[in-house]
Amino acid sequence: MGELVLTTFDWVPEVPRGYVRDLRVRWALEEAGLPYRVQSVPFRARNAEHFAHQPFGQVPWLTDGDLSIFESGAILLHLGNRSDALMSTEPRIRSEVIEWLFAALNSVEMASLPWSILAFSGDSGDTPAWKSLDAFLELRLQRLEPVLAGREWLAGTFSVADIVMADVLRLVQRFDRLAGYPACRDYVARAEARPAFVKAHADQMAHFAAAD
Ligand SMILES: N[C@@H](CCC(=O)N[C@@H](CS)C(=O)NCC(=O)O)C(=O)O
Repeated sequence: MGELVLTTFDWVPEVPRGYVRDLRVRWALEEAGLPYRVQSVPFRARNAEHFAHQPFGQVPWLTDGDLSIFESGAILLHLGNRSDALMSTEPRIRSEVIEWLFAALNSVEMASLPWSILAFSGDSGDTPAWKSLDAFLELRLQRLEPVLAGREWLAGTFSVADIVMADVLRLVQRFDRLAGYPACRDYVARAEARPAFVKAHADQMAHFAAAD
């Protein structure tokens, strides 16, 4: 295993601060107690080396020795393989962690991200786009609510699946969209109260503030 280096932007505008996806990686690394360092790439001028690590010119990516990994979900699975604190080695639980991690990314974030983009654009009223996205999100929350009402974390103990699920729900909780879903809301609050989240969040905020 090599040195772990997390790459994020040097600066972002105020609005995404606290939500940039390097947060998921910082959070996982803090939960696992794995040593790492953070390096920056320019937000405004993305060069060929950036695209070589992240083909969409986005962040984050993680290097582990000579291995370079992009996509926050893939990075978290990689870290899960390095730490039992992030993903159990017991086959049934491990399979549950993986399915919930994909559910968070492919069933919930698929609804929560476009919803939050529309909410930020101010289009949160009477338009067809808003109505259909809000109904799409509503369906996901209705199904997630009884799941989270019955358990503290998605797959037994806390795992990388919870890091991603809590983070994709934070996108809409920012606008109090979980108000009618107490189990979802309490789950996010529980996740955000974890010391590893608190540190990861504070570190991200400080990282971007340092570049102002
Ligand atoms: N699916 C990717 C999404 C990465 C992503 O959206 N990154 C944002 C920051 S949170 C970004 O780099 N935005 C700048 C851009 O898209 O140009 C992941 O989960 O890693």
